[in-house]
Amino acid sequence: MAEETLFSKIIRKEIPADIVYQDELVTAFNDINPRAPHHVLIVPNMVIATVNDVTEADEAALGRMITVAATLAKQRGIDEDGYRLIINCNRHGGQEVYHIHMHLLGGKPLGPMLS
Ligand code: IU
Repeated sequence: MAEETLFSKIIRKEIPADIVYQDELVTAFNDINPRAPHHVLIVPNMVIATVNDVTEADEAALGRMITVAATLAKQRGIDEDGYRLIINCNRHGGQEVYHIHMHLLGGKPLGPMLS
């Protein structure tokens, strides 16, 4: 069983966060340190530490993360201009919180991916 992070407490609403969507598989909340006008984190409710730990059993939640990202982007009117989805993995990937999460970033031109 992977170790819990603060994200589990956010998902269980034990600590405050700006939750914008939640269902039985995933939770989405505004990033506490936004790097773009829209910066949402979409996380599975169950702890998966990193992309390295993903199994077939997680596919429903991982698929839902993308569906929710697309829905939120549409709701916020950033779908046509576009946005970026990022999942960081481990140290070289820049992962800080070891509960897998997808960043949804948008609302301004984000520039080249690898800058
Ligand atoms: P990273 O992919 O692990 O580097 O991203 C972690 C993100 O989680 C980062 O953008 C933080 O600002 C964000 N975050 C948050 O929104 N709320 C929290 O309580 C914590 C981190 I801890």
